[in-house]
Amino acid sequence: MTPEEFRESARSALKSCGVADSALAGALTVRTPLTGDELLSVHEADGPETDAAVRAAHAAYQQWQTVPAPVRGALVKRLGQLIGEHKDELATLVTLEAGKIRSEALGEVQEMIDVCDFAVGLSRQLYGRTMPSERPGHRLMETWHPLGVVGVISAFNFPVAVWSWNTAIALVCGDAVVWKPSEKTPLTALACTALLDRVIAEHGAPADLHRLVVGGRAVGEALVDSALVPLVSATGSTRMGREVGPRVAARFGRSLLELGGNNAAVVTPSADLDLTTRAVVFAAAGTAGQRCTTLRRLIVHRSVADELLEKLTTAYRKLPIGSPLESGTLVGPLIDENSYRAMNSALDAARADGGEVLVGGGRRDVPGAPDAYYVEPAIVRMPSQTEIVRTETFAPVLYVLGYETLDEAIALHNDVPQGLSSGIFTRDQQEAERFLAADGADCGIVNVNIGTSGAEIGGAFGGEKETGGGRESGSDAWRAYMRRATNTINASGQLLLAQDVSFL
Ligand code: UN1
Repeated sequence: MTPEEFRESARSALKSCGVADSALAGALTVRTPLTGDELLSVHEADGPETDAAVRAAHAAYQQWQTVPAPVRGALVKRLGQLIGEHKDELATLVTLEAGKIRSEALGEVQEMIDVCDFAVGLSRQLYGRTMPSERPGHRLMETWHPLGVVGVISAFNFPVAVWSWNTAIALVCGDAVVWKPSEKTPLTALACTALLDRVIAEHGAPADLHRLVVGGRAVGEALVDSALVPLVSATGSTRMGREVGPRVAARFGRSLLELGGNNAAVVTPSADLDLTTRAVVFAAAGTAGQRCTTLRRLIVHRSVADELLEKLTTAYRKLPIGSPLESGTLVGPLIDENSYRAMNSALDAARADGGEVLVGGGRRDVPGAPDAYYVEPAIVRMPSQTEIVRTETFAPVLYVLGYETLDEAIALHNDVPQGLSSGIFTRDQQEAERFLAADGADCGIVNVNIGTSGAEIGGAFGGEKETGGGRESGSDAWRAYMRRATNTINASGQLLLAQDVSFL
């Protein structure tokens, strides 16, 4: 495809989602990682514009909070349908902007549909508890109420799914949303916004219930500092979270942080090595290593290390790397030159620590794309878990460490600052249970015989330690988007004080 054909493809996908041509002009240039060429440009917002969007969204929330939750769910149901109807175009935009292969781009859009379904179900299940009161004729219960405007800050690597995790849940919870997408992926954001705007209009909901603000630091800071944003849900680097968390806390706001991962899998002697190989290749090389759940460390029992590494390096050598538009490609480009540099310096650091690059690590020239950064996913055998192994590099580098005892493997596994996702490959139930136990893997996601990436909707998503502690999308993650009121209701006709206190 020529740059003009890319632009045309993006334009027509945007148009079919309802994005007006007038939105495709402005100071922010969007590039496609497929070739590095300019795609389109969009308007870049500043702080005051963000403040205005927050005020408008707050006014919308004040109306929306009184709409019954199942009615709010009906809106999200329609959103899910509309996303389904535009699955192709949305996936095209995800590919053009984030560089995902078709199957993964479609998968990301499917994740949006799934979370909408989940949120619709939730809209009739925002349960509060009732508790027995110690006083006769009294009732004790809790009620969950909408919270306000949720500020959503999302990253380039899941440009639409992470937005939907937050937005579908926030909307059924009665909140409004102001979204700051990654500056690298504003087109997918425009498309999702146009679809949601259409649903909002169809349902007669307040127009400012969802506002998109594309921009850089100033936009993020406005969300982080606004007293009208009780919850900031931010996905990105630990460095970003270190700034966002304390700043939001300083004004007693809440933050929901989804930060870096340094995900590991333990491979025990009883593992099915063919299954393990397939799982590892997807988790480590898929999405060109640019998921927060990407497998970055493999902790292998020494007795099976050579055999497994033989299978893995063979599979890696055959990986089809190239344009995600070519059918059959499994590894697309890195997002930009910075990612490529980060990968190179990680490999240099690993070599300096005594690491041996078993496969990959080079840049791959793709015809017609001299300004793009396609790389060969790398596997590096490390003598020990050095500082670079303990650091998240957002690129396809898999470090391999050996172990003798499961205790040693779990200790290595947990000895990193991050705590997002983990897995064990084993056919031994005792080993699996040990890994899942309190003194096992210390992550928010702990899997057995499945890789670290590709979580499905339904479970709470998020992690511990420097991953930030937030939980999104599944299970009871909705509670973060609501406020809880505890109610004591006295129907006794007398004033009875708790704890038997006598007064007046
Ligand atoms: C992310 O990389 O920010 O579990 C999210 C997964 C996807 C979501 C990843 N469902 O890999």
